Amino acid sequence: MTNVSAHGKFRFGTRLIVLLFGLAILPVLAHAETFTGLKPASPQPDPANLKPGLAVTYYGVKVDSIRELEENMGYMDGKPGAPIPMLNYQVGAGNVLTSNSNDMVGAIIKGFIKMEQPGRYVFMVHSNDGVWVAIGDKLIYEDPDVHADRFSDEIVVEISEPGWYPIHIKYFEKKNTSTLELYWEAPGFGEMDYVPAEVFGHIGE
Ligand SMILES: [Ca+2]
Repeated sequence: MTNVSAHGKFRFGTRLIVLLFGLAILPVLAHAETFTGLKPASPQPDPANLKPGLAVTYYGVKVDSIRELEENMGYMDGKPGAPIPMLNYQVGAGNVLTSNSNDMVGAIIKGFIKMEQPGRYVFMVHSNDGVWVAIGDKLIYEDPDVHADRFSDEIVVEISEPGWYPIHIKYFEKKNTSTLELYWEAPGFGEMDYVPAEVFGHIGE
């Protein structure tokens, strides 16, 4: 009897360990989602026509979500702003991106990002307030509501075709502090760092 009891106890303990291990690994698997199927710009932009940085259109709106920003865009005209050289803005209460306002700003940011080698790119987004990011016509991240500075998880992107990819970001800052940063770990670029200005471009006048 003693042996049977000990055996049963052992099996229960083993099952518990397997269950706990399973629960512990689930979030790891969730983090490992890899985005594929991003579409390079077609046709590829002629480098002779590309200006540095990303184009931006500003909207003077007080909104609580990206969806509300989109609703506002349906009946108001935005104003083009100075191009955004790179996404490295953590400006506290200062002006939002390249706008002249420190609050109530919506921004639609468009251009191209050069991923010049095939392979694995890991992005991270740091935002305050809401943000929506698509690369190669694929939504890779959104954190669409009002929030304090907050990092995304690692966003893994795999591409097989090197070149320029369209990048499209919707962003808003409601009040107080604002942040919009884009980091990557990319083939040939070493450790996680800001996506450098040299890989951004837009078609400008
Ligand atoms: Ca804010």
